Amino acid sequence: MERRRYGFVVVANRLPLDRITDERGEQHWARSPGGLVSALEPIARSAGGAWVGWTGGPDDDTEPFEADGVYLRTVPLSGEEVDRYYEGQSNSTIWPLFHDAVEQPAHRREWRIAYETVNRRFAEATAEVADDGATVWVHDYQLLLLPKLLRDLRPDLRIGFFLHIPFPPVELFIQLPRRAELLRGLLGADLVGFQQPLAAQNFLRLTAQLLDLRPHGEQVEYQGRTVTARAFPISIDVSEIDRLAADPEVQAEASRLRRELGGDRRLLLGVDRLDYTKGIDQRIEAYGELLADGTVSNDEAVLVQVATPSRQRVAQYQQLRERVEREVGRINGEFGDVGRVPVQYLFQSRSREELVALYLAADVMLVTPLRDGMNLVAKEYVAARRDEGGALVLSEFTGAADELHGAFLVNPYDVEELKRGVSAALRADPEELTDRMRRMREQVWEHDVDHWAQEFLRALGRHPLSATP
Ligand code: GDG
Repeated sequence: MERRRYGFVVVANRLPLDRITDERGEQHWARSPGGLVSALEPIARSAGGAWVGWTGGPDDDTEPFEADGVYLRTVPLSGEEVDRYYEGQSNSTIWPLFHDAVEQPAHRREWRIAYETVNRRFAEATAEVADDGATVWVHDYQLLLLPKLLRDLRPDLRIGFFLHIPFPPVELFIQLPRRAELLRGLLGADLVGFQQPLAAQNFLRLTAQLLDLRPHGEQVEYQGRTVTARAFPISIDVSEIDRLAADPEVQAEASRLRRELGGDRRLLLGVDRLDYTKGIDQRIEAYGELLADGTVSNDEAVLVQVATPSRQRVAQYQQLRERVEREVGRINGEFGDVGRVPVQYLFQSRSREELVALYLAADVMLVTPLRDGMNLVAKEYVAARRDEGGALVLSEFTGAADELHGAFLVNPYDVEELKRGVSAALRADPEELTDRMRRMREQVWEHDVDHWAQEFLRALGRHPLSATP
């Protein structure tokens, strides 16, 4: 059979679509939530390329198909592989370890083996759809071994890798069993992109420590090739958010939300996947203390927390959910009134329109991760505020803190500081807030997701092809 091959291929754990069952029980595909897809789907579409990824369902044998001008090359995973490669090695070993080990990473031999098997399957699928000399852009921590496995199969390709999450300091990385193998995996790429300069430095330092290489500046020579490691801070589709924020229906929804939540109450907002890296429990605890010490009252303010369900089969996520729900219940029981509670907690996914309506309605946006590669929610909030109103409380441990200098920066581990940040944002005068928001809006408008992708692809394009087919 004659197969089509593509000059531009995105490789990511997940395809950019989710299978949705509607009210009539019919199945169809819809764009998935999450940072990676919000950023990348428009780019793959405009390039008319291919996307290699998993559908998200175990034992799903959906054939490859085309959607919106992108060829979707499905990679099947068995139920056991989902447990071991995805929930195990990716989300219970690498994810916590790369986020400062804020939860204890677990190490299991069978997870590591499944991770390698699945990375190899992705590499084979990619090798099959990539045209001679094609550009392949690999994404994220589920596929750290893939660049090397792919280069072994197809030395003619130009391979870029982007890590969406932080890259840990040397002391943490070296805890990983077979750590040198993971490093060699990444060194199969020509260009390795990170969210922050410090992450790129951590990576280069490791190549010296574990493989005796000699990095110079942003580059390191490896097996006769040059590998570049550099920061490319990701951003959002600013005009998409701006369009939604200008939509009269979205604006009407924002006004309705404010009315429903209680007329003149100040609205504080959190929007996150329910993940232990996002500092949701720290934020709610700080809010509880502000109520307890009388800095804010239930009549004066309300906190809305949208916590999107995520990785629900992983034990640490179930425990987090229990912690958060217990704390919300405690605060509402202690400080609430009939028909008026201080914390409105939604363990639900919301539409883009509803999210933007919430951004428009919120006086203070709380983004308080313990560690976060970038954090797109912070940038979306800024992009939505065409009125130059609102305030952003932002953890200094996010990539976004490098860029959004108009935010109220906080250390989320320090509950006193968190409380000070929230109350400063609530009490700041409108002129100061406008000035801060204006600065952040300029930054976000100048560096949107297209800018990010073009910068990465331009840098990748400058790399010479290492072999001719
Ligand atoms: C990873 C890195 C990095 C959230 N809830 C709903 C919903 N969302 C959307 C947000 C935003 C995205 O999901 C979340 O992006 P974040 O950047 O905040 O966080 P992660 O999912 O952890 O993303 C992160 C990112 O990759 C990109 O590189 O910034 O550091 O951890 O776009 O709006 N969207 C909808 N309903 C929801 O309920 N529709």
